[in-house]
Amino acid sequence: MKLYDYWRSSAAYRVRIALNLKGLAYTHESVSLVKDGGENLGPSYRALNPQGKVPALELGDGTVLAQSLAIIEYLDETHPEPALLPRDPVAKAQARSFALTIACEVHPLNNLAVLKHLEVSFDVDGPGKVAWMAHWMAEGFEALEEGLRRRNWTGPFLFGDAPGIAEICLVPQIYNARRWKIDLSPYPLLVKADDAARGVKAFADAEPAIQPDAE
Ligand SMILES: N[C@@H](CCC(=O)N[C@@H](CS)C(=O)NCC(=O)O)C(=O)O
Repeated sequence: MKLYDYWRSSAAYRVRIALNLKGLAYTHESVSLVKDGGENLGPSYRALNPQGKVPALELGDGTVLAQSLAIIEYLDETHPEPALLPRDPVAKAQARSFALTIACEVHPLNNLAVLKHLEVSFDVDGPGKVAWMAHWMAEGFEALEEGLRRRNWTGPFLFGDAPGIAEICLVPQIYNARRWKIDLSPYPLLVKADDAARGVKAFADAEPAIQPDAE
């Protein structure tokens, strides 16, 4: 398998974690989101993924999958152990809900394409873009923190005795928050969950700073 990846992409970071948790070997091709206005937007990458976003995963037969959660679900179905979702249907829905709060409500609003559009079409400057990101991260993080408080969560992992889809989405988003110096002090439980997951080798090996294309 070949992962089309960019070290700082939080969606690609999710897939690196999932591949590592499953113990799957893969090759890596960097698609810079910044070089030449974004290699992801050029014709050769768009030939693979018309949406022009990373990650994409090329399977052995040449099939290309896009969208991190679809890729992760594919990996979980084809390599069921260790499971990335709880078996119990209620816990499974709760873990998905946690992951989707990040993947559908927070991350898309922090995406490079959205930030560029804010700048080009609405004249939003650098600090304005950071304030925009901080707003949407705070909305999501507050809801997730409150959810953990309500179920008296103590850890170390969010759902069950091993990290799964919830941590796969949380850790890259917390990385992103730290990158933009978002105050995480109101979210001690999320920080605790992030710390616990990053202590697991599969997560540590997926960290942006140690990827081959890290600048
Ligand atoms: N929902 C997609 C999001 C993918 C995405 O937004 N990737 C970002 C990097 S984290 C990207 O390629 N951005 C490039 C751009 O916006 O031009 C997924 O989960 O894979």
